[in-house]
Amino acid sequence: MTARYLRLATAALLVCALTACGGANRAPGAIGGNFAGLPTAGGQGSEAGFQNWVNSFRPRALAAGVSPQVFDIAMAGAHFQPSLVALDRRQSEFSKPIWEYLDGATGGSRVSTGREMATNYASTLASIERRYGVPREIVLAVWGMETNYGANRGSTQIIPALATLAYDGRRGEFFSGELVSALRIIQAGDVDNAHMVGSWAGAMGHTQFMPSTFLNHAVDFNGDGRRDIWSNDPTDALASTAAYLRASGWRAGQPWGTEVILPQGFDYNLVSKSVVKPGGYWSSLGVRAANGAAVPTGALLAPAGARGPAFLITENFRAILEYNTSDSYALAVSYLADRIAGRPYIRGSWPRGERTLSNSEKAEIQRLLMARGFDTGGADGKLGSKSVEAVKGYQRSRGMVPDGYADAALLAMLRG
Ligand SMILES: [Ca+2]
Repeated sequence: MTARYLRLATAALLVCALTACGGANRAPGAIGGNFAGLPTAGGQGSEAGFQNWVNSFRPRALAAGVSPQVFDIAMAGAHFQPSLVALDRRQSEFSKPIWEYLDGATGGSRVSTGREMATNYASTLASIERRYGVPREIVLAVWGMETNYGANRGSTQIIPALATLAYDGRRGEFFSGELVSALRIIQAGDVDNAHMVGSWAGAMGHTQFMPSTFLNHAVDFNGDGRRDIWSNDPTDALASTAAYLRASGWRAGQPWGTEVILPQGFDYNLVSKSVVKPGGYWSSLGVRAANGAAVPTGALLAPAGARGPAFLITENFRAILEYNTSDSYALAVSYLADRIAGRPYIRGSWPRGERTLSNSEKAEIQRLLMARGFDTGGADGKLGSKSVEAVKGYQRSRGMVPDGYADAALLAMLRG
């Protein structure tokens, strides 16, 4: 789900559990202007408060281009939904290790169904590939990850859901912007209010587009005059996914990246998304592709540190990250695509025996690092790029391999 602050289909739960479900990848609320300042519920919502919010929101939606008729009809049946607020506030304490997440996301029926779909929609996928330059297996993998090939598209009414989340206020401005976008989609005639359904946090259709992403990137590929990502026919949704990836920087004819083997004693200071180098540079340092092919231009990624596999990621991997900002998600899409296309899975071994840290332990690591002068940018229990850099800084200061990986041993060392 693009621009997903969160989402919830089966696959989504996995993603949320693993990583930064909370980190939106797109600028939130980009459409429709500034909605800050409305009287939100702040966690104490009620139906009466919700209706007041709808009334105060109306002039702002109209100012953003929504017609009074569309607004009034769409909002007539909207009610406060406390269950969605509860979902929005739910935080899981434990995350699945990346290797378990990847094995689940790229294994079993995900691959076989993906291959079936590749056959069923061969001509559509070929047309999409010609038009946008995004390989069919990548489009299929996003579809598989997002909704298990359309099986879990969600049946939540989008307008009441977005209105509830906008009113609740925790991320009110973001959801207010998405609500305006959703109303504009109805106004454009792509779908009516009753059929605008999806996941509880607003992601819609086969590949879980947020409304603002839909407005910016959805296409009418079958030529029936509507951009329809909701119907059983996935044509428009799959083409829209390819269009979005292309707009996010996908380059035709290039791989997402490749698994690489780093030489003994490799300088982990170079393993960073910000260190982008030509393939020849990496080769000169002894980096080689696990499949023996040439190393492409890109950056190195080692999600489990020096004791796990390493990957060379290209611009195309970053395009997938626009879809969902989590490295684990992007790796899952990449490897599901590879497996659908018959290419091998990850060969390197993960530190599977190790337990992974809880979110409160990660937050403790962040606090302990900050106490030692390494800036993690906060202690939210999510180890993003700033925290990884802080871990690296600490590791360097202790003469350790600076791979940025936070595990139980690192926590013990910080506590000591
Ligand atoms: Ca269409």
